Amino acid sequence: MYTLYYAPGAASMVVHLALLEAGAPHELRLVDLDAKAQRDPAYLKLNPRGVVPTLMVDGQPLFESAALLMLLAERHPDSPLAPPQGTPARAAWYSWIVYLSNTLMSAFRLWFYPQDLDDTPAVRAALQRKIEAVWDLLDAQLSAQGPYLLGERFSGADLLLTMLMRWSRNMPRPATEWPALQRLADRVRARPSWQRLYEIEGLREW
Ligand SMILES: N[C@@H](CCC(=O)N[C@@H](CS)C(=O)NCC(=O)O)C(=O)O
Repeated sequence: MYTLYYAPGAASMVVHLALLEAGAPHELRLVDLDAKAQRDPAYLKLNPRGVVPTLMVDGQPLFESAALLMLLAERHPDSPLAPPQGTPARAAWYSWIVYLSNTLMSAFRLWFYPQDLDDTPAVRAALQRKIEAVWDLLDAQLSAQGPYLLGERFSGADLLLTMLMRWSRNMPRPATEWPALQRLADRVRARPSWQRLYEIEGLREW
C-alpha cells in the first residue's frame, strides 16, 4: 500500500496517474497548498523541501515526481508505465523522463514561482521562450516518430508530458497549439486513468 501526498493538478498528478495505471493499492493525503500545509513541521519531516508529491513506499518518504514515476515502473513491471528493462525502448524512456523533468519541470517551477527569481518582464519572456523551444522540439519528435514519445507505445513518459502540457494552458501560447502535442494530449486524456484522476482530484479545466 502506497500513500501519496498530493495537491490537485500539481506535480503529484503524474504519480497519481502512475498508481492508477499500475492498479497499485494506494491512499491519498491532500496537502492544502493554499493553506501552506506543505510548510507544516510534520510534513517537512517527510519532505524537507516542502513540496508535493511525497510518496510513502514501505514506510520510506520519497520525493521528485519523475523519480517516483521511474520507481513505480520498476515495481510494477507488468503495467504500461515503461517498456521492459534492458530494451532500447527502456533506455529511450529514461532519457525522455529526465529531459522532461530537467527542462520543462524546472522552467515551469520558475514560471509559477517567480519569487524564486527576479520577476521582471525580461525573465518571464526568457522562460516563455525556453518552454516554447521545448514544445518545438517535442512536436517535431512526435510528428516524425509519434504518436507517443516512444512511437507506437504509450508509456508513463506520456503521462509526465501531458501533465506538463496542462500546466501551460493559461500561458500566451499553450502547448496544445502544437498539433502533434495536441494529438498526444487527446490520446492521454482519453485514458481511464486520466478521467478517474479528474474525478478523484476534482479537476475541471484541462
Ligand atoms: N520537481 C519537483 C517539483 C515539486 C513542486 O515544486 N511542487 C509544487 C506543486 S507543483 C509545490 O509543492 N509547491 C508548493 C511550494 O513550493 O510551496 C517534483 O517533480 O516533485
